[in-house]
Amino acid sequence: VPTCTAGLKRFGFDTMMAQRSGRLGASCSRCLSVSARPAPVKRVSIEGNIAVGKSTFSRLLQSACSDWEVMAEPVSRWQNIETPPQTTVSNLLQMMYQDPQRWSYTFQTFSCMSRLRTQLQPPPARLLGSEGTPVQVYERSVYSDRYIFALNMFELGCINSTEWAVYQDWHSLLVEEFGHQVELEGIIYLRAPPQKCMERLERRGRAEEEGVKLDYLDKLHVQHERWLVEKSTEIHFEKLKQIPVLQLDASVEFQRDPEVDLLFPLRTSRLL
Ligand code: UDP
Ligand code: D5M
Ligand code: MG
Repeated sequence: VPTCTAGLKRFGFDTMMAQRSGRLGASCSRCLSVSARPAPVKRVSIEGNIAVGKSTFSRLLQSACSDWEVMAEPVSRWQNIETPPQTTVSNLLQMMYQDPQRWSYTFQTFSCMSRLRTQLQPPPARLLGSEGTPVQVYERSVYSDRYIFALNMFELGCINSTEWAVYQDWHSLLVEEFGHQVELEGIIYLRAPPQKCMERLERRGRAEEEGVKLDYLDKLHVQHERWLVEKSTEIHFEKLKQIPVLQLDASVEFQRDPEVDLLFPLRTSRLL
């Protein structure tokens, strides 16, 4: 059953609750929320463990509403880095999984930069011209790069304390300089037991992830819980602390089972 946390007001869940309790009457929540919005486009990040179903869920969102545009993680860039002068290609994702001590820091520099570059792209004209509430859906964010993966690598000893200090320095600078252009309205946290993510990871069969162990997914799960549920991760950006988080139970089979409507909270709030 989807649950929402306290800050969901700005996400439209105030109207959902009001409708459920009969206090909103026949008012259109979409009109109410649009009139209060200064920005033409809203941005939402889908967060969650590896293979929990973020890409699958994003596709559902995009097909449910023409006003929503998904910006997928640039995984193929990480898998195909051109290395001149030869025309060879290196697979940084594979290198990181094969030798994390050597490549974790390099991976973090590239994943964050390529993610930011992708997310800084302006929304398509189709989205800006739409009548509803245009929403850009990011698959993960520069925040999960830092507060899930890079932090985890540091805690595992794959990024040393010098690298961690350097990383945090440039990451803060990037967020201070560009953060307002990719500012999030809300976070959707797809939550599932690591064992379920392991099953899906194996089903997907991405070659680079062959060696990923349940223990790694356990650790990433704990990082998500600390950041998004317990709120015990030390966060360095004031705005990020205020962003509402919607938790969805992604342990259910939402891809193939038509009975499971993971989009229910968004439909009910009429954001979709
Ligand atoms: N998947 C599934 N049932 C679901 C959701 C996802 O079997 O309800 C499968 C999906 O087809 C894929 C794998 O789980 O093979 C991982 O999903 P996805 O790539 O969407 O996960 P992500 O890594 O983006 O979170
Ligand atoms: O994420 C795609 C793959 O990329 C998966 O193996 C996790 C990995 N990934 C994504 N971001 C990072 C960072 N910042 N560090 C290390 N590894 C990362 P998926 O969950 O499959 O969509
Ligand atoms: Mg994905």
